[in-house]
Amino acid sequence: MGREIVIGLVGKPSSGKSTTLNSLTDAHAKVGAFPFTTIDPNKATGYLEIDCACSRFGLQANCKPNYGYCRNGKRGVPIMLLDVAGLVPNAHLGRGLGNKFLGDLTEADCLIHIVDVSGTTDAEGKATRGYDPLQDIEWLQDEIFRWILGNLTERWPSVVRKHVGTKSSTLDTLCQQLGGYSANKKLIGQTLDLLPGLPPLQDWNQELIEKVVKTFMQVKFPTVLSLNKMDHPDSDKNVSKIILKYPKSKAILTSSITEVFLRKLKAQNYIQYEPGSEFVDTIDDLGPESGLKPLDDKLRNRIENIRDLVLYRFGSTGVVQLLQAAADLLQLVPIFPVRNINSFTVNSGDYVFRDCILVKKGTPVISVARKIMGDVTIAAIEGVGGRKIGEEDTVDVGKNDILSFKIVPGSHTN
Ligand SMILES: Nc1nc2c(ncn2[C@@H]2O[C@H](COP(=O)(O)OP(=O)(O)OP(=O)(O)O)[C@@H](O)[C@H]2O)c(=O)[nH]1
Ligand SMILES: [Mg+2]
Repeated sequence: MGREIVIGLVGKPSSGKSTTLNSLTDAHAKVGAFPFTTIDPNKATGYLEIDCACSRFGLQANCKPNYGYCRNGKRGVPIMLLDVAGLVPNAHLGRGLGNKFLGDLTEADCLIHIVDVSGTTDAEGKATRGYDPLQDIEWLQDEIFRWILGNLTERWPSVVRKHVGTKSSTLDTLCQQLGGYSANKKLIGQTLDLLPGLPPLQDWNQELIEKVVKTFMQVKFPTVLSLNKMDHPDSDKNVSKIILKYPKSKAILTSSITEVFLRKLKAQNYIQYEPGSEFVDTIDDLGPESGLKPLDDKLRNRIENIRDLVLYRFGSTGVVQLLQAAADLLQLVPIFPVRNINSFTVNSGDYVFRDCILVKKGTPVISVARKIMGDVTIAAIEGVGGRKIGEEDTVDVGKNDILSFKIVPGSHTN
């Protein structure tokens, strides 16, 4: 199997990164109202909700994924989330927990920037009132930029010498220099495609190097903003300011603490709640036959508050939508590999669509095959109805997304 997609959660200390991780996964990352609660990165599996292929064929009852879940055609596909330590201004110079944590980000395919929009924490995550979170969006992007730029310009003269001496292409030289950020040739190629008419690398001045790094950042770290702590009364005005200033950014309003709390109440059988939805039902709504536990006044009030301050106002806690926004940004397409293209099973009589992987839209089916099957010789690729699919044909949502790979027997090399 190829490398997994990883979504990195970034932000200043105390913005709610670990809380967001916990709200999306079964993790129990340590949460605290003081900076640098997290030091070592936490990794956990979240679930991206997609429409499962089973619902296209009315096979919901027979759908039982190997990983994740499928509830009535809504499938949760595992996706890796990474929660790193908080970044502070000048982290690239080693401030706060510094470079190590920038380094932890390298394996991320996209970032979710958790912004504390309540204004109750300053740039370093310390408790305050009335802080303007608009600043955080700027300096955080700038930190990542300065970090990559610093690493590159530090050795620029020797990079240029080698580039000229070995008569390398710009693409090859950049791959060598930027490959450490888990960026492959394709990603760096995309960066260069966005910058037509570049002069030879040895003639790049500082301004041009900065432009290349900025473009690389956009390709390597596309970012969704999570406007978190929206349950707080001061959040509204800050949210409006951010959306006005960054109309093109993908921004989702979230209250990750609310999602953690609702999932806990559900696990304790106090409420019925579908994660990501607007509705919370208690025994008061559904009656004793629901089997839910009775509420005391304190809990009843808290649930009422959550409904008023979060669910009814914003439609949900936002965290499920956050993952979907990240997947959209990455243009991820769910692919359902099956052994039998007619029954969609692995073995006869088995459950359908047991596997699902996420790949980028536009990936050729042969690359999908390699990702799943490894280094084997593919004899044929079939789609629904046994239709033959050309190796270079590409995938999209609902297009070439149910695939069966026929391999040449004995071609497994491992
Ligand atoms: N009101 C409110 N508070 C939240 C929300 N999410 C997190 N918090 C609180 O914010 C504080 C920091 O949360 P963490 O999840 O530990 O923050 P972090 O970004 O992981 O912090 P570091 O690990 O120190 O970088 C805790 O007191 C949380 O309870 C939210 O949605 N609303
Ligand atoms: Mg943390």
